[in-house]
Formats: sequence, structure tokens, C-alpha cells
Amino acid sequence: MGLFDKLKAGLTKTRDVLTKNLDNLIFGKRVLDQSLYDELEELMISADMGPQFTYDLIEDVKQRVKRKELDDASQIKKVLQERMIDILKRMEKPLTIPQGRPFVIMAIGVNGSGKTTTIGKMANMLRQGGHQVLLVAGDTFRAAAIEQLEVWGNRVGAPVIKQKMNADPAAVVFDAIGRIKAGFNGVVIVDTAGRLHTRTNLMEELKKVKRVIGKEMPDAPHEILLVLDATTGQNAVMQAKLFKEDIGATGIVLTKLDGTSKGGVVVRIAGELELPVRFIGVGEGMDDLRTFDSRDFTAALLD
Ligand SMILES: Nc1nc2c(ncn2[C@@H]2O[C@H](COP(=O)(O)OP(=O)(O)O)[C@@H](O)[C@H]2O)c(=O)[nH]1
Ligand SMILES: [Mg+2]
Repeated sequence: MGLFDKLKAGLTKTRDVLTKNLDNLIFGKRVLDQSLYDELEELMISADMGPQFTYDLIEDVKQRVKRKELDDASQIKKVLQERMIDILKRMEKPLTIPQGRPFVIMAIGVNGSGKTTTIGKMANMLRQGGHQVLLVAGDTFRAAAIEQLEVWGNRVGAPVIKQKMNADPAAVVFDAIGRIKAGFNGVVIVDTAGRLHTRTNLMEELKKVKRVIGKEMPDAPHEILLVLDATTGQNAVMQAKLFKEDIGATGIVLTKLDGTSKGGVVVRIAGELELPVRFIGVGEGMDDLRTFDSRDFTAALLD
């Protein structure tokens, strides 16, 4: 299977909801009337596209009808496609990682969003691209989290810096930066905890980790990657705002797009946040991470 077909397969659930319902809605209906607009609105909302995008889309369709540019319900899909690409294009900024010089990535996000898995997949991608990779077990809150990272490290050929459970994550990170100072020239990916006793504690811990990295290496972390679970829909948008404000996330990974019909949430994130989508996750396997391409993504959902 080619890359595009795999992406399409990964997005099946959202695609089914969107395309099937859209086709049903449009089928046989030549008139563009209020009842069709109402059904269209419902459909967009159920795919988690968000109220703003939905409103703008319907206004656009109405305007085009008025200007007689559009006279057939079947053309709605094309308008949707154009508007999706338009908004998603802004999010399309792949992470450029230099060769032969240290690059520090800090992964953040709530528990279960897919941080550790995404780190494993990224490490795999980077190794295949010829990078050296060092993984840092900064989620010291659970022993299983450290082991999980080690499993990935073994699988993709990346050493793991770790300490015991409950160690100070800042100390683990300090060790890792020590490796850079000793000459390590590759990509350092820091895993972090997603749940502490309170939200304030979590944010303080993440800020401390960031501070320690920056103190040891002034231009680092080079990327603060916020990992969001697409299946949580609207919640993911709220988390994104929080982590962007509190920690200064610089990019997003949207995971579990294969497990949800809420893939439209990426449109919503694009409308509400100025943050690039660096990668999308479409499965649990090593190769199930993709760079985000607005045209491919839209085509995989609608074509
Ligand atoms: N289907 C699917 N599952 C994923 C994806 N990314 C992560 N997961 C699963 O989500 C669960 C939580 O992931 P994990 O990396 O442990 O989350 P963390 O707590 O943020 O580190 C695991 O069972 C992963 O296999 C994805 O893109 N698709
Ligand atoms: Mg984890």
C-alpha cells in the first residue's frame, strides 16, 4: 500500500462520517435551501469542525449561490475542500531538524495522549533519516513509563537516559544535556509526565524541565511538541490553549486519528490556535507517524 492509501485507511472513521453523510445529504438534492444548510451544519458539527468553520462554510456557500457561482448541491464538497485546505495550510510547517548538531525536543501533553508512543515513532523516523537519537525518560511518575520508553529505544536503536522512578525529571534532563556537552550531536527527545496531583504541579514541573534545558543550553529546547489525542475532540483544543499559554508549546502532534470520527478537530485547532501541526499519528505502529500535509489530509478525507 502506498503512503497516501495508508493515510486514507488511517483516516477511515472520519472519512466515513464526513463523506457518506455528505453524499447522502447531497444525493438527489438539486436545490440549495435552508433545510440543506441546517443538515450541513449538523454534519460539520458532528465531525468536530467547530462552529466558526461551519458558519463560515455555510456563509460562503450562500454567497456563492447568490452570485450564481453555485447552483447544485453536489458542488458543496468542492467548497468544503477548498476551505479546509485554506485553513489547514497555515498549520503545515514540518519540523526541520539539522544534521550534525544537537537539537532538543521536549514532548508534553496529558496522560494517555500518546507522548511516549509518538516519541518512539519520531525516533524511528529520525534514525531512518540518519540522525543519532537520545531518549530521555522525564516521566518519572510511573515506572511503566520508563520501561515503555526503553522498549521503544531498543526497537529503534536509541539509547535512553533514565533514573529511578520518582526521581526529579530536571535531574534526568540535566544528565541528558551533559551528553550533549560531552559531544553528542544528534536529536535529544525528552518524555515528560502528563499527570501529577494537580494541574499546577504538572505545569510547574514542565516549566522547571524547560528552564533546566535552557540554562544548560541557551537556545534549547528547540521544539516543545504538544501531543494531543484527536479522539478527545473539543477537549484537545482546550488543552492546546492551556499548554501553549503555560509552557509555550511550539508545535502539535495530533494522535489517534485512526481511532476517531472526530478528525475534523484539526480544522478547529487551526481556527483557534496559531500552532503548526508537525505530525499526525494514524496507528500504534512504528511507521504510523506522518508529517502533516494539508492537501493530502483533505484529499484523504474527501476524495
Ligand atoms: N490507535 C492509535 N493509538 C495510539 C496512537 N498514538 C498512541 N496510541 C496509543 O495510546 C495509548 C497511550 O499512549 P502513550 O504513548 O502511552 O501516551 P502518554 O501517556 O502520553 O505517553 C497507547 O496504548 C498507545 O499505543 C495513534 O496514533 N493511534
Ligand atoms: Mg508516556
